[in-house]
Amino acid sequence: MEPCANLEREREGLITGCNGRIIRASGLEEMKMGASKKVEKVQLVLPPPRRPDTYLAQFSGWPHPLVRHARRIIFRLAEVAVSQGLFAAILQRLTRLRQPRRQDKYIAKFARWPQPLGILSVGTYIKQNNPGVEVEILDGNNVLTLDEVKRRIDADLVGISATGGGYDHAIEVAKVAKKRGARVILGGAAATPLAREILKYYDFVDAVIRYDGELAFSKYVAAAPLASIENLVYRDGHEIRENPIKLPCLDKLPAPDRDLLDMEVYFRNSKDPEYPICEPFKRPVNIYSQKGCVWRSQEEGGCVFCSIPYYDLRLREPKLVWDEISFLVEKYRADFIWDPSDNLVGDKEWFKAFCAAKPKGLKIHYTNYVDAEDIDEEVARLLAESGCVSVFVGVESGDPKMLQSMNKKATLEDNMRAMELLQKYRIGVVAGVVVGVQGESKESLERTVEFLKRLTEFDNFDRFEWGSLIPFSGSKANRMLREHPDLKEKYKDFGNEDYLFQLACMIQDWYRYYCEIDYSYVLELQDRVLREGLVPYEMTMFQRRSWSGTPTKVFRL
Ligand code: B12
Ligand code: SF4
Repeated sequence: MEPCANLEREREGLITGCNGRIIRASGLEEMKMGASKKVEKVQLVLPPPRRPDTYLAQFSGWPHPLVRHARRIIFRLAEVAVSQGLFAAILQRLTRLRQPRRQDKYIAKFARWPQPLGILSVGTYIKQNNPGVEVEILDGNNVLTLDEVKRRIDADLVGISATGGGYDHAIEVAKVAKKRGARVILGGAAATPLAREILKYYDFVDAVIRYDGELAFSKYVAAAPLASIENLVYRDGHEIRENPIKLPCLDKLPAPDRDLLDMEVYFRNSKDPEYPICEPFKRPVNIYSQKGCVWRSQEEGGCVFCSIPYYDLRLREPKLVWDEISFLVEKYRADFIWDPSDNLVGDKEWFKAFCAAKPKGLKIHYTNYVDAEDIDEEVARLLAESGCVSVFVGVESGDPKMLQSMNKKATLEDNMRAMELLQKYRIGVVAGVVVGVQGESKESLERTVEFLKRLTEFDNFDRFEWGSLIPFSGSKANRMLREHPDLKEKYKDFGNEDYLFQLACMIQDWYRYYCEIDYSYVLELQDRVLREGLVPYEMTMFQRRSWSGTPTKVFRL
């Protein structure tokens, strides 16, 4: 694998990997003592996500031209809101008033079945390594509403997962937790790149843990000196300290302990009639077999929209992955696995070993992500033989120039070849599409629509997931905006309480500065695509990629 030389990681002052290799660590001499109060109970929370377009969705029943104007006005207001606190407060109140009803509907449609592996893995580690500490998981994504989560906050230490969509809810929960006397830690995909901002803007957050949280959270619970806790970002007087990053070897972590959840709720959710999941499977479970992406680790690599918080590839021992799957089959009668690792077949040697290690007689089907350039005849065959029935392929665009500008490794030819091979082996394909990359124009979008129509001619084509680029924190797109000379000032406070509005404005600015069309054109095109029936159900305008391991058709069993 290529050595990591990413600009952003370089800035962060990183990093030790599995082998403990230190590339560069931010200087820290002091060894501050950790909080000494004994922790008896820990709650780990995944708040529900939110959409910056929640208020836009209210217009969906209006006549089309009016919707367009309403959207424009709302976005204009959102922009004003970013620069004027008063508007922000009014708009936020308005959106909050409308939130609960839509939120529930939205989550039900979106994805109510995957177990929250991030907080589950952290919770499992605490359970094993901090004896006597009670661990409770509050899953606001799948099980509880935001209000229920807030009502149930009651622990010495509350850890909250913040993603790009759940960021402001995470902040809301943090505030409640602090009011109830808890110490509060944030972690997860959005907390990782926004750690400093979180500590700067929210004094009720005590610390942030970047990247993998298991070891660091456990040490925090055990009151280790703060300066000794890897990945921790914390306040030291008026300073914000960032400890060096250390990424654990995945094989040394325990498999997520599903006893911390009520698994039957997840199985029940997977049968939501509004969102048919994985038919004919009844008991889907998600696991992960690797973290990271080789492409993103390379100096010139990484897709411009990608906000996944991992770089160098870390692979789990195939036998351990199959042990976990076998256990899930035995204990929970799992019949379907979703592995959300970024590209299951990216390391071919590992993938071959993974297939070879599958226990004889184990009956299980699975679905996963793949990159098209890695699909060859052997890989397609092995996928089929090992039980894969469906893959998500990020085809992203039908215009070769757009693929280049988004820095996608796969080409149009790779995508077509992958489709053909996957068809041969009867593996269903959900095709991911990201529109609105640098240089996107009406013509390039038409080319994409034409390309997608060609994909629908393959009989193993399931559907595509259409997403307009959202410059989530952690992505190159987000950095390009925040560092742009015209926009630096506007987004200097990104991450503060106007986060959602700033994100909405960033979407607009991204189009203004980097595309040849504006965002409303994309929304109109999305509506057209929807009307033409190329997507099977209403998806979020925020990010129309609600895949979650859910093929709607299974082509081979
Ligand atoms: C599975 C998945 C989901 C599932 C389950 C969600 C979940 N959080 O468990 C579903 C489908 C529900 C989902 C939904 C969404 N997701 Co999602 N999801 C993923 C995916 C593919 C894998 C995550 C995973 O299970 N990894 C395995 C576990 C073990 O690792 P982990 O989640 O990274 O957790 C580790 C660390 O992050 C950290 N950590 C996480 N939480 C916490 C909390 C504390 C207190 C601590 C200390 C540490 C910590 O420690 C964990 C253990 O090592 C990632 C992509 C990726 N490869 O990471 C996107 C990803 C996390 N999702 C993303 C997004 C945007 C969303 C949505 C906002 C989409 C939407 N339009 O609504 C929602 C938000 C959900 C929410 N409630 O906030 C983005 C986040 C981008 C960003 N920079 O914030 C990612 C990175 C994908 C992307 N587009 O780039 N998602
Ligand atoms: S989108 Fe996928 S292939 Fe592109 S950098 Fe992210 S993880 Fe890697």
